[in-house]
Amino acid sequence: EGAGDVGEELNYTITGIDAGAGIMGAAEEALDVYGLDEWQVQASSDAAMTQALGDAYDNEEPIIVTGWTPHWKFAAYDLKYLEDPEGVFGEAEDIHTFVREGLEEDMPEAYQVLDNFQWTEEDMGEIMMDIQEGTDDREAARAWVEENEDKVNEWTEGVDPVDGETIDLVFVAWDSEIASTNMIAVVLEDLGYEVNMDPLEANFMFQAVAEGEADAMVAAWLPGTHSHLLEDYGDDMIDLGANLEGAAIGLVVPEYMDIDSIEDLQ
Ligand code: PBE
Repeated sequence: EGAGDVGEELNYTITGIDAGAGIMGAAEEALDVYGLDEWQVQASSDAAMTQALGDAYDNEEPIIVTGWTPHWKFAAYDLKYLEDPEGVFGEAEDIHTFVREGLEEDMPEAYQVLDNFQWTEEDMGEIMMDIQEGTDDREAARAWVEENEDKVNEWTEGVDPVDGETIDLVFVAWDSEIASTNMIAVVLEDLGYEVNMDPLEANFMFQAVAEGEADAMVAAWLPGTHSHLLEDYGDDMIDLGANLEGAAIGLVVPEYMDIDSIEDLQ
């Protein structure tokens, strides 16, 4: 099957996610850089994208999605990233934790845990897969915390429990961030915090932490995906460094498709 056919079969449409995601801007840029004038990136949501991917996969139909790692879809289906010789989607990314200014003084215990928090793609993948298989978000996070006591103890060692203080976490409803935010919420709850979790669009997530309306987020993809948001808000918040290394974004297709590179869409 040639690339021309793929374009026609797909109505020259890449299945995207929420318009505020960094990967949507990168996908638009890819259309530009690779001269894919006929193509468009359709905005939807992570949930709608994975639904469309699953439906196409079950019928061995072509589909191109905006995809990222860590994500459960790579465990559920045989997928590949399209090669990106122009490097539009960047190299490996890290996911950073950011907190509001003053959190260290106001909530030193939470600050310490958030500063210590670091895990792997496999760790996050376990929670994501569990949720994908039908477990409630918070229960999946709790199960992981209980099964990974050693790791969690490294983050909380020497940190004093607190008595019901409220901490506000913000996130975006991407599967990866649903997993990480629920997990850290469980850890903070176990320490004695009352945790609020607010799902927002990406730019409002950054803005909330920068303006001190929220206390923390664990969902900043750097140096590429959220660089535009870091530029706008980075000066007004505290970067606690990477909580996960080796993330990635790109255009993703099922293995059974005959294309291997974004250039094949020209
Ligand atoms: N993502 C998941 C986000 C960051 C985390 C790749 C969909 C984005 O594109 O902004």
